[in-house]
Amino acid sequence: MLSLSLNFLPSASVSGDKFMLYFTTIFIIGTILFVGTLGVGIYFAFKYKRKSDNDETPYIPHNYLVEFLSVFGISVWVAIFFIWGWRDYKDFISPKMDEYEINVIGQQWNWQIQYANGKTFTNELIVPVDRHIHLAMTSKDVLHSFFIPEFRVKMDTIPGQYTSLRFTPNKVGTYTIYCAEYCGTSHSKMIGKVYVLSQKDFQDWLDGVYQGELAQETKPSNQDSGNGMTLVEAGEHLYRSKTCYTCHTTNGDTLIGPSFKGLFGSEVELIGGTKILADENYIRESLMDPMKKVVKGFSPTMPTYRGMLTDTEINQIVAFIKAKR
Ligand code: HEC
Ligand SMILES: [Cu+2]
Repeated sequence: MLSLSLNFLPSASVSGDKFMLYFTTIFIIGTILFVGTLGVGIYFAFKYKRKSDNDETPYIPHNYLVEFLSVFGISVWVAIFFIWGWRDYKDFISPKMDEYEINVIGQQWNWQIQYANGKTFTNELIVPVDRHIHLAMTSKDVLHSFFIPEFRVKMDTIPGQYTSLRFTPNKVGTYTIYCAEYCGTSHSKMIGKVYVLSQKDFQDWLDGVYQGELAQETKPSNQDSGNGMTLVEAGEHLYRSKTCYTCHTTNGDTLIGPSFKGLFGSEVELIGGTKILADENYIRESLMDPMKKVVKGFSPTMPTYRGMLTDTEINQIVAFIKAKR
């Protein structure tokens, strides 16, 4: 009965299950403590009620044992839940081996979902069951927040910056995406669907031969900006058309700028000696604010691409540089 009422919204991901175990445990212990404390209080109120007008309150000194046990007990209980919560949280947010990566762009008022094969969907996220999913997310305009209640995950999308959301769906089915950050007039309509398919169905879907129930429902949006190219291919195209190639190679040779070979995920040493991990946000910043973090041994001659690349194009360039890892 209790577990039923606590699980009115069934969880459909590994983190969701862990979160529900955590929440239910705290809820049950909290309920026991609440009823217990209140019960003792009510019982004492009757037991020690003044019997007559000259009934004097007894003098009760403090009790070291009770004080010690209550302070110690509470500290232990807080520490246990802190460590438990911290470990689960760290596990939820940390990168996993062979996670499947999908790009998300929030905009007023829908979600653009981009796959490595270049296909873009509006408000439709299709993922395989039992695989680690990594959403590399950003926003075109204002703050949005990508929220899937059934997975118990939520993360802001921020203009000019990447944020990550990670989860492992563990039940095939259809779930809902909400925007959880008020973002303008049609905020409440910024709703999408997550379709969790079996791994085989998902592969069929990627290959374009999927015939299941969802075949009718999900269709590539006409905003498909990849022109049939994968993200990496589109990124390579930009590498040429935006003339990155005049200063950067992909084979390890140094021209005016450092090579992209092995860049992604490596530690880059900057002028001044600080080291920084070359992740999605670093590459985005290198394009928008090239002067901000200058690589050691190079002069700050890279032009800014602010306003010259869309979020989709930045995703494509990041995918391209990632592929040269
Ligand atoms: C005029 C030459 C020039 C062009 C064109 C240019 N860059 Fe650069 N880029 C540089 C130089 C020089 C650096 C190193 C100094 C710095 O960090 O600003 C650099 C640094 C970078 C870095 C950081 C590299 C590292 O090893 O940490 C990235 C990423 C990058 N550029 C991407 C691009 C992309 C993508 C394009 C095309 C859209 C591009 N650049 C176009 C000259 C250029
Ligand atoms: Cu929104």
